Amino acid sequence: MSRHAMSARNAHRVRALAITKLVGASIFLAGCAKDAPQDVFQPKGENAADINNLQYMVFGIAGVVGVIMTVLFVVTMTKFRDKGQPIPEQSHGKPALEITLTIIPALILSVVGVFTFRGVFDLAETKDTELVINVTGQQWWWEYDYPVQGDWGIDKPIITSGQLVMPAGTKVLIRETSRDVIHSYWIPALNGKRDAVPGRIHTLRLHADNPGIYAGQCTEFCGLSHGNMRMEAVALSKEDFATWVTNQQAAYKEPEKDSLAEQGEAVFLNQCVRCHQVNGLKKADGTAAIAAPDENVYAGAAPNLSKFMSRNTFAGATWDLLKKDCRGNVWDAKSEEFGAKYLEGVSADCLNEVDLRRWLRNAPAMKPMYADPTKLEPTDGKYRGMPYLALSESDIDKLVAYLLTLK
Ligand code: HEC
Ligand SMILES: [Cu+2]
Repeated sequence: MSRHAMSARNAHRVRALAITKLVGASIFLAGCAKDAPQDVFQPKGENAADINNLQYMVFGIAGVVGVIMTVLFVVTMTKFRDKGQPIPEQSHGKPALEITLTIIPALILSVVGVFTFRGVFDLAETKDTELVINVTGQQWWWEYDYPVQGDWGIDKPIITSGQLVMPAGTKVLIRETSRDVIHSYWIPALNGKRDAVPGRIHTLRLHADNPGIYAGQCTEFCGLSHGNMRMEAVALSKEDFATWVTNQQAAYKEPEKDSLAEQGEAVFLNQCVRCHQVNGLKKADGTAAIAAPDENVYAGAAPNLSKFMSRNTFAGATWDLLKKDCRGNVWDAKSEEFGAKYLEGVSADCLNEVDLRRWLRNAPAMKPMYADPTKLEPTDGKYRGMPYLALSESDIDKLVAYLLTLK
């Protein structure tokens, strides 16, 4: 072999080794992430804990088997490697060994199977549910509606989006469906995933031990903005949850006379109400303003904005409604202070105006809605998500002032 060919081969080896090391180290280090709210190894409620216990057991057994097999493999490779010795005697079949090697895995799998089945049945339990919330997926956000449940003070349905607000220490049953394609609901800290399928209702139990915000993400590829379809579960103490319920049902507060917000209400009636409902909002002639998203939006729905500023994210929980500092105050609040911080909602000095204005200026530029972004009009006459509305900057000022009153 020429010296040239040899050094080329060496260089190749060195590079292959370096890449292997780099990939190995990245995988290893990725496992150490501290600030990882979607880590499946950090359960924050009993359902997720069930899954975590099961995976620890399975990984434990698989780990022991893996180590034994690797050792045997390495020993065999070194001890019996070709050193020019004669070929050993060739034999066929060793019933005792084969039967043993069949029985051992069968036993291991039965043990794992028993625990898995028990886990599956435990997780599917719905009889002792304490609160029901309906969850509907659509491209690309989640809607929550709370059916009337007197025990929780819910006397009329509450409709929200993005953040699922629930009481901590409570067995919550979510009933999932979809208005367009298949989506999948997953808050890793609270339970496994469950698909949201059009025309079907799937149930999933959520339980959070303590108040806090638990992040999640749609986990079934559902089109262009699948990556922008996030969600958060917000667990509040039972008292705080009751306060939240009362506020969600509170009557519409008309903006102050002759304020910028009042002008914003007029713009809203003009431009937004064909898709977005604001409960209690009246048209100029005094009749109720009723949204008709089914005529305008492909999925037949748009987020209910009645108490928009009571949530702190928007557009599929992908953007913050709170400025960075204010959001930190909520996320990092101690368990006892968390509820009060969350219930404050969004005030003018904490509003992330930059992103909200960007959204109103041109939503599809922020969150891709069509395969061809130059086409602002959908081909089927109905929009996916929120369209570009060509609003003037002064209308946007008015709308922001108005949205701030929806709390
Ligand atoms: C053609 C229907 C349509 C019109 C008109 C429309 N929107 Fe939207 N809007 C939507 C849809 C659909 C979404 C959800 C998009 C998403 O999250 O991907 C949305 C999302 C939003 C959100 C985020 C809500 C949340 O909870 O995440 C805000 C705020 C909003 N729109 C404000 C407005 C305002 C203000 C107007 C009037 C200037 C308006 N929209 C006009 C359909 C519409
Ligand atoms: Cu989705």
